[in-house]
Amino acid sequence: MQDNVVLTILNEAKKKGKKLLFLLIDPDDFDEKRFDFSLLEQIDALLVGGSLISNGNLNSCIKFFKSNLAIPVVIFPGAPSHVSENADAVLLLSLISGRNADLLIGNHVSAAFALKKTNIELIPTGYLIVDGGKPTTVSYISNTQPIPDDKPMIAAATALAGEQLGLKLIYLDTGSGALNCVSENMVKTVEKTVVLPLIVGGGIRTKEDAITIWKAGATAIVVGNAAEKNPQIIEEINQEKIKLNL
Ligand code: 1GP
Repeated sequence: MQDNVVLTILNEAKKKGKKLLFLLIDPDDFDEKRFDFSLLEQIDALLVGGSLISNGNLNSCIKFFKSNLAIPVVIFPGAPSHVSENADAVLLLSLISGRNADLLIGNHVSAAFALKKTNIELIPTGYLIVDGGKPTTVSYISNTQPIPDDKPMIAAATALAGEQLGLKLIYLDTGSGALNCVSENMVKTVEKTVVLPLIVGGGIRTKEDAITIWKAGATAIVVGNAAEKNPQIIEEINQEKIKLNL
């Protein structure tokens, strides 16, 4: 895939007010024999990864999807080793809501030359973890404090600082399996503050959650856990998106 293809998709969608649906696959839980391929027709991109991958399946999982998919396959990394030349792009996450130097820059230094050897698109992403009602793997593993869910201005100031530093994308996340998704108010406040496209994920379980977050200003939403438990939810969300012409 050429440079900036995925970022261009996001920027164009933002410009036109179109909404994107991303599915997150956790390589630890992925079983190609049980996977429902009809899901892939309903989404705009596939994210593969997570903050803790224990079985080393990231590359084989990405290869599998690339041979079956026309839409972009994007790495959602949790560690410097989460690099695969078989993906189309990687979200180069800098965890700007936290003050863990490794996740702000240290891991990027470790991965820099390995990334340079690949041809994949790098998307510098300001990653913000927001309190979603319970500790999640990402909040535990990152050893950072999530932004309180009732403090939208902290999220907005953080996202703005990321934009001013030259990051290209903002990802607001309550973490996989969170009880709550990012609040409508927080998404609206961040969207009004930055010009960058906004990805929002964590705890999105219903089509109502999805529509609320899209309408609040997210360019793309990410659904992971809910689709693992009930793959039908992806079609429901997509149908609602089509119905509302989003
Ligand atoms: C997590 O945003 C993603 O980083 C998706 O979260 O698994 O809760 O949908 P869920």
